[in-house]
Amino acid sequence: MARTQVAVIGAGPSGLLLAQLLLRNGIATCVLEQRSRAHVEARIRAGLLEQGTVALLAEAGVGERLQAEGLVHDGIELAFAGRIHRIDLRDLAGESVTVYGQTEIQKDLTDAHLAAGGRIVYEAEQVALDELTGRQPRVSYLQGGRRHELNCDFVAGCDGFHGVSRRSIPAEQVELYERIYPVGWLGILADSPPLADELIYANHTRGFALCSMRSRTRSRHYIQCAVTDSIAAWPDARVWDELRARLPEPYAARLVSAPSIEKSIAPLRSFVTEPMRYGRLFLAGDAAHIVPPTGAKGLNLAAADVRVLSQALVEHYRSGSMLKLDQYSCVALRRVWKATRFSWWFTMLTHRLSDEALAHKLQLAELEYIADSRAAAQVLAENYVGLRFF
Ligand code: FAS
Ligand code: PHB
Repeated sequence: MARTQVAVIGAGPSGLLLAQLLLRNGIATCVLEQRSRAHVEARIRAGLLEQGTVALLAEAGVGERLQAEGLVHDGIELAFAGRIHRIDLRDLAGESVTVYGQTEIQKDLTDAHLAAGGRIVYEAEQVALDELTGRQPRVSYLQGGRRHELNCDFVAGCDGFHGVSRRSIPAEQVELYERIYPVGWLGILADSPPLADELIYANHTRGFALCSMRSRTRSRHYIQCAVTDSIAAWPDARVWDELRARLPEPYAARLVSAPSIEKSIAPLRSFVTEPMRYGRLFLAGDAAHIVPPTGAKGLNLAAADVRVLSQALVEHYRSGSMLKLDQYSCVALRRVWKATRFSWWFTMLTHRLSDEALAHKLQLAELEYIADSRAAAQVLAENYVGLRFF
């Protein structure tokens, strides 16, 4: 029977960042990932990092390329009612944000972890978690047609919304909070030059649009679509036309269409699991919570969970204390709920979620207030750059 100290389920950003931080503190881990490395690294997801996430990635030893290639932004732009208003993040909240694709983070963490002697088992199927309330949890999985078993001290459930970890907790032991929004996001990645130096969030009567980027030559744009939409109904030309229709000048005229490198539709939901722990299983990242991507919080919340959990595990292995592990769920959830609120608020402010004329007028009134009031703009800015860790 193989053994490790911390079994990590999932080799996404949460699992790899946790495993890497633990390895750098002398704690043995084994990461079990159900998909192939190529599949995991091909996923196009988040793109915007809070400074706390940038700092944690540097602590994990993967800050070099991020520093060299990441795009530091001091502001974002709000487009509404034909006007454009810049939110000066650095002036209002004292911090900037960094654009660097989750795909790149995934590659950097995988390379660094393997180079440091980390153990990642890809294509580990049918992972099962047992003895979670005992002192020696057991993880088993199928690989190469054979079942393998792994004893450990703790299990980190970093396997995302559809993973096995949260589902291994008895239903009566958790409280699930969920809201599903009636819209989705259609994302397109293309070698089309970014429209502006910073991100543009557009509230339009036709629906929300977001103009983001991955480099100075590659853009990542999103348009709100029907949650029932299929990507087959959105040929590239239609995506570019709809995006152009939702942008004010000069951006509409500046938009250069290009063949999509990737195009996908993601649903929008708010989801929180309480507590984020069961016995010696600790949930982190999307396994515990999902936010609508409007506020760019998904990946950053995952990093915040990992920061707290890795410190708690290091403390345990250094002193034997369980105190910080016992506090993990409560500490993590304080940040999770604030980010869940902000993501909900920013989604309701920018998306067309009903045909009710009053709803749109109220959105415009709040956007005007943010444009006219430093206090209102500061609330947006300090949540967007990421709340301080307390
Ligand atoms: P992940 O889902 O990334 O990783 C979980 C890993 O566990 C996966 O590799 C999966 O294969 C593996 N796994 C699952 N079940 C398993 C099992 N039973 N056994 C073993 N392994 C298992 N966030 C933003 O901030 N901005 C965005 O624009 C944005 N866009 C997104 C688009 C999509 C389609 C999705 C799904 C999410 C998006 N997110 C975005 C959120 C996203 O970035 C997540 O916050 C981030 O991936 C969280 O990382 P993890 O917690 O590691 O979960
Ligand atoms: C992205 O670049 O993928 C991105 C940026 C900001 C968001 C959501 C997604 O709010």
